[in-house]
This record gives sequence, structure tokens and C-alpha cells, in this order.
Amino acid sequence: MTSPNVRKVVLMLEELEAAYDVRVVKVFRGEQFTPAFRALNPFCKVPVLTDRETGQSIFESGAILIYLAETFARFLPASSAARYEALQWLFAQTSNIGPMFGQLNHFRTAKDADAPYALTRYRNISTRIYAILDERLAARAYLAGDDYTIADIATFHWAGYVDMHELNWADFPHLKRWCDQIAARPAAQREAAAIPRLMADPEHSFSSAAKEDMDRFFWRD
Ligand SMILES: N[C@@H](CCC(=O)N[C@@H](CS)C(=O)NCC(=O)O)C(=O)O
Repeated sequence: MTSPNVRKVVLMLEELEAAYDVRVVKVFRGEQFTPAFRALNPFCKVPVLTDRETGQSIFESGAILIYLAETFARFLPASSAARYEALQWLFAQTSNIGPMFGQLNHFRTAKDADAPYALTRYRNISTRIYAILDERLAARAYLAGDDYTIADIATFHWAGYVDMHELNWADFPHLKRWCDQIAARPAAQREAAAIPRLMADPEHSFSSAAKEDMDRFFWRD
């Protein structure tokens, strides 16, 4: 799936210029629930990284970014204060930004009777999160300070939901500056070019999923 949680890993691999293969897990066809995939991630979610050299397999995109950063000694400062600046923003993405935006995305498309309450709740929370990111980036180049880190790599594609969330970029000028800066990086351009290739098979797409695929995907079955 080409969601922000997956794209952040592809972006990191491109930043590292690492040799990698992408194995597509057809999440709209239930492939994440197969015994082989469950053995890699009991939560049945992508992404999962397998290191060909060590055989080590890792789930949770934040853990994957830390693993890659430590393996290649890039994008995560070694010194304690700077390291925790980056880690706290990385964890803010994986435990707050991603889940809250994810719920907003879910309730934007859900048609259930109680969706209006949920929609308002997650829209308000998400709007506040964009403002927090904008405020943070008003005073520094990147989320952790002067340097581009895995906190930025993790958050970049999530921040790109401003239009889809029907908000106005003009309200988040610092976030916009930061997004544009990252989007212009050669690695981000290579990553963006890789995505249509992964989407090429219509069987992988959200729009081609049948009701039963969506029920399974949203764990409603
Ligand atoms: N916290 C996890 C979230 C992973 C996640 O939610 N993956 C979604 C795609 S973004 C997924 O695999 N959905 C399929 C399903 O839930 O069955 C991470 O950061 O890796």
C-alpha cells in the first residue's frame, strides 16, 4: 500500500541510496492476514522491513526508520540532546499525527450514523496538529532543529494531507515551506517517481476494492 507509513520507508531508503526491493502486500485483497505475513507482523499491517544481510525483520514504520538510521549512521544524531529532539518528533508522528489523521481519513469516508461526531472530533484534532507543526517549523528549519532527520522523513507525507483535509495551506506557511523543501530533495523526487509503479496494478488500489475487501481492510468483518 502506498500510504504515508509505507512511503516514509521508501523515502528513507532513497535518502540512504540503499539497495532495496519492494514486495507489494495486497492489503485490499487481504494478503496482510496470511500466516506468512502475520509471522512478520502480528498486527497485520504494512510496512515491514527485512534486512537481507542479517535476516532481521521489523514492523512499525518508526522502528524501521530508527533501524535504518542506526544501520547507516544517517538522519539520527548520535548525541543525546539532538537525538531526543528527533526521537520525540518521530514518536509524535507515529503515536499522534498518524493515528489522528488516519481516523480523520477513515471517518471522512465512513457513512455510519455516528460519523458526524467522529468527523468533527478528528477534524478539530488534525487542524490543531497542523498548527502545532507550523508553529514548530516557524522557528527552525526542520522538526528537530537545523538538520533533516527521520522525524521529517516520517512526517513529510502525512503533512501532505492539507488539501485532502480541506484546509488551507495559507494558514500553515512554515509547514508549506518545509514540505516544499523536502519535496525538492532528489530522494523525495525518486520516491515520488517510484509510487506510480507500485500503483500500476489496479488490484492494489483503494478504488477497485469491493465492499467485502473494505470490510476486511477496516476490520469490520
Ligand atoms: N503504526 C503502524 C501503522 C501501520 C498501518 O496502519 N498500516 C496500514 C497502512 S497505512 C495497513 O497496513 N492497513 C491494512 C490493515 O489494517 O489491514 C506503522 O507506523 O507502521
